[in-house]
Amino acid sequence: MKRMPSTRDVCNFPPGFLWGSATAATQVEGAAREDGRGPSQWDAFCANHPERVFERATPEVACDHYHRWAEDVALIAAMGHTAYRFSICWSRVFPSGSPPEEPRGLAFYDRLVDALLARGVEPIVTLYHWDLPLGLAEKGGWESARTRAMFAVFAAVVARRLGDRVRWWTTLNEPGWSTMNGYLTAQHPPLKSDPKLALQVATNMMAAHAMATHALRAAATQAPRVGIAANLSPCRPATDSPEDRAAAVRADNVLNRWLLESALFGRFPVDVSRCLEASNLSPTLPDADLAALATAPVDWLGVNYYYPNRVSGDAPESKFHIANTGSRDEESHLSVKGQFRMVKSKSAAATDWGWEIDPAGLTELLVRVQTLRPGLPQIVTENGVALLDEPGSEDGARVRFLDSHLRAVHNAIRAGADVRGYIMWATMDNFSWVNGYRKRYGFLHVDRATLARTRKASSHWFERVARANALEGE
Ligand code: BGP
Repeated sequence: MKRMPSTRDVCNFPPGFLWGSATAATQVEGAAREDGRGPSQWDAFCANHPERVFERATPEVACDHYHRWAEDVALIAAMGHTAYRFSICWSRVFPSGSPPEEPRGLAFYDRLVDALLARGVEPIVTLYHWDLPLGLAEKGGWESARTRAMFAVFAAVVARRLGDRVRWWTTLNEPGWSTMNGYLTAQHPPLKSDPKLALQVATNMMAAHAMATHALRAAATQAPRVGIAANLSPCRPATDSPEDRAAAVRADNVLNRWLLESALFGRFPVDVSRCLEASNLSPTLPDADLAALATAPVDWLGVNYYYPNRVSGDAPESKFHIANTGSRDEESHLSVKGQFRMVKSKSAAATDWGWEIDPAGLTELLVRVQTLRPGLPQIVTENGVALLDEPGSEDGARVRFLDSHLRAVHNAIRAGADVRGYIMWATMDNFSWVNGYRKRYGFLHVDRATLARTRKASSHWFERVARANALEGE
């Protein structure tokens, strides 16, 4: 009888598999007012609502990557990375969000791309990682058609400059998570809470994604592979009750399927549309936007995975909170009245911020995408664990997290998913949005006083895996 592969077997990854890590402009660059950069909605949010961010942190200095990029690229290469995912700060390129262009903005990314390629590191570029220019945010942001038109202009300008060297593009990072928190939970800018508007904005963002996809395909000279980085979480019923099972379906429809299926197929899922209509939550889009989306199915999918959802149908009230202190007593709340409520497992392992650790969820998602669009290339564009680590921490928890999630990726590949790479979040400890700087995800420890980078033990472990293109057995 054929032996089933054990989880402790050697796992060889396909030739050319990309090994890397990721950052986002707001979270690492700093230099918030330098070289003509304009303000973003996150700069304004942190300045105007400091009490909403852990320890009143701001992204003003972040990791000073804008000045330390050469050192960072050297470290990225030293860590054995063959890929690095980063985002372009829109308000560096267009300080107000719209032309005219600030030439020093793109010059920075031009240098960065050259430096990465010179060291054999493949750039994976994200056009939008939540840092909407304030000039656009103040005029309706993603609620407005003008923002999506400007996003396409921005995409074209970036593609003309970098598209002779960059092959892997993602238009948007996690439109689901940013819209949910900007328009439903009111934890991120623009601090609104309106389920119908949240769905409309998510839908608008998919139109923007489509327009940017066309702009990238037209302007980049090296056949671009255009994708989107989707935050996906399996939605599992908290119990076997019919109420919880129905709530899990409702949560999956809006948190996963609405955006995922529109990205994969260029149209919104009809059955979900019907459910939204029945609840009077239906978003609308002009025909031209629907037509743009119909011809823009992604060339590949970026999967950002952190944790699965456990869904209860017992949701008597709407209640929202992101636990941002790292203290285990603090609870997150995501409950939408009458729809679904996320609950925590008492027994499952979780981070200090309450995010459940479940590697099997990653296999499940990658296989799900493969089933929906067989043969579609996928890259895990984010996956990682936040810890309270200090320099010299033994870092075993991060190694165990990475080992188990890489085995989960390998399981998906064995099941037929075409996974082309694994990008760990994050290259370095960084500005973790409302969590400030305490929530540390990096391969590189960043000292907040000196900004000195120190390699954590997990980065050495990952380097060995990347260079071997394989996980060792036991
Ligand atoms: C994703 C974002 C990243 C990153 C990560 C961890 O949603 O794309 O930018 O921050 O999650 O989340 P957090 O920093 O909120 O813990």
